[in-house]
Amino acid sequence: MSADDKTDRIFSRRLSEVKAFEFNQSVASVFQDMISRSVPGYSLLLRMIGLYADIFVTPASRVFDLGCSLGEASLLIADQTRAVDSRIIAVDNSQAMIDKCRRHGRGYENIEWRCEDIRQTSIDNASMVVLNLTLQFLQPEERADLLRTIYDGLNPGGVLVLSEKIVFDDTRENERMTQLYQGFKKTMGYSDLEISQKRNALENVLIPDSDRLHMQRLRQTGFEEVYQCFRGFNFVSYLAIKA
Ligand code: GEK
Repeated sequence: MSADDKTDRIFSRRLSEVKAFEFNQSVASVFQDMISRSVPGYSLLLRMIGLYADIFVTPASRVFDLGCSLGEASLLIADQTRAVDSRIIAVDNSQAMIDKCRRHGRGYENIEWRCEDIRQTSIDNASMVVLNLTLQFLQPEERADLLRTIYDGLNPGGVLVLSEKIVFDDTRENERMTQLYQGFKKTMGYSDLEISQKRNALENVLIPDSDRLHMQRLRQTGFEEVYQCFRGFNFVSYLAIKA
């Protein structure tokens, strides 16, 4: 692979051992291609985040992009918000990702790129918090605590954008959505070998919850308005608003 080839071929050759998935240097270098071909509706999800920024971000408040990867959502938020003196805190615990963010995001004075574990991030004066495909990487028992920290740090009227891969309680629906999702990945150019090796690498790393559990947990956290605003096969995005 040449240094400027950004195509994801990480799982294209048969591996003697499939190791647990990590957001390391080789993943960071092809991440844009990987996520665009792996998440149905990824570019639409980003555009929706830009739209929410325009509607919800208030002057002199903060926006948190937790698990920012290459910072695509943060850059869109910075471009789309008209709220003066707002500041974006973009957090990821992968040094390789944050190094790339710092290079791409040069010139965006209102974005702070932080290499930090989101479980350690203190949240305050927030008008918007983004968890775009990140909560699923925390251990299930840690998820409610993070949502509580986010809720407490949001200002009244503030919003959490939560996008996740989900599982279905109904076995038949789960099998059907898995079949459709694998079909989607094949249309995006991934082989059966790539799909199965990646699935093995993500086992116990990306642990999806059900829609029922997400809705219940968001409501129990205290969010007064909870909406599912997007769904593509087994990917959903919620908007949760604090009154
Ligand atoms: C996007 N939001 O393009 N602390 C900080 N970062 C973490 C942690 C943690 N505990 N766990 C995982 N991450 C992005 C896409 S990707 C989704 C998000 C995916 C980070 C991890 O390093 C990775 O960059 C990101 O969360 C998840 O809009 O790859 O499916």
